[in-house]
Amino acid sequence: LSRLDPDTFVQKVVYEDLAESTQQLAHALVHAGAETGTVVIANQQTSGRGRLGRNWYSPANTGIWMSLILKPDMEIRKAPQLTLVAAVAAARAVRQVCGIDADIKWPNDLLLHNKKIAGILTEMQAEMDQMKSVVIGIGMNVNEISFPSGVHEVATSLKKETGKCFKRADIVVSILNEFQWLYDAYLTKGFPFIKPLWEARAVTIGKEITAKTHKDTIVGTAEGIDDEGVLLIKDKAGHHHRIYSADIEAAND
Ligand code: BT5
Repeated sequence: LSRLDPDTFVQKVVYEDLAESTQQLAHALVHAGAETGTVVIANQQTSGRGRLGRNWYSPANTGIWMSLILKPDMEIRKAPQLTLVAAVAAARAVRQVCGIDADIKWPNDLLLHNKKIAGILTEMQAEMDQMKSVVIGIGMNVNEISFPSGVHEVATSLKKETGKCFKRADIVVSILNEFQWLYDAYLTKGFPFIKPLWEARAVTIGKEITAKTHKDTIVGTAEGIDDEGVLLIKDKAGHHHRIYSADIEAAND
C-alpha cells in the first residue's frame, strides 16, 4: 500500500494464494460488509471467469488476477463505462511499466499484436436503478510462456511479447494508481473526460466488424463510442445501431 499515491481509493488489500475467483470472493466480501476501495488479489484462480460464464485461465505465479470493490453513487446503466475506465488504466500501466502500447478492443480486451493480454469483467449489485456496489475484475497475463489449447489461439502475455519478465507488484501498483486518478476524474467530470483517452488506444473504431449481442448479430462499420461509452455501428443498409454489450470480431476474421 505504501507505493500507492497518497490519495488512493484503495482502503484494504485482501491477498489469497489460491482463490476460486477473485470476483466471487469480492462479491462475498461485499455481502459481508466490505467497504469501497477493497482490492482482492489472488496468485492463482481455480475458477477464474470471463463474461457470460466463460473460463479465464489463471495459473499460479505468472499473472495478475485482481478485483476492485467500489460503491459509486451512480446509475446502473453507466456501469459499462467503468470497464472502459479500467481498460485505460490497465493500458497506461502497461505503457509505464513495460514501455509498450496495448490496443483496447471494445469493450473489455487489451491486445498486443491482436492477441489478448488482459480482460476486464465488471459486475454490479443494484437495487432499483441505483448501483449498490460494483466489482471490477482485471486479469492480465504477465509472465506466462505457454497457454493451454483453446486459450493459446487468442492469448499472449507481456513476457511473450517483450521477451522480458516483469514484477507483477509493479504493474498492480501502476494499475491502481492510474485507476485512482482516472476514476476520480470520471466521477467529477463524467465519461467525456475518459472518452479521448480510450479512443487514442482503441482498435475497433473505423473498422468493419461483426458484433454478436445476446440477441442478434450486426455487421457494419464501428463508427465510435458515444458520450456514454456505447458502441455505434452503421450497417450496410445505413442503419445505426447502439451496442451496449457484445463480442466483436473483425468482419473478415
Ligand atoms: C474477459 O472475459 O476478458 C474478462 C476476464 C476477467 C478475468 C479477471 S481475473 C480477476 C477476476 N476474477 C475472475 O474470476 N475474473 C476476473 P471475456 O471477454 O468473456 O473473455 C473470455 C475469453 O478469453 C475466454 O473464452 C478465452 O477465449 C479467453 N481467455 C481465457 N483465459 C485467458 C487468458 N488468461 N488470457 C487471454 N485470454 C483468455
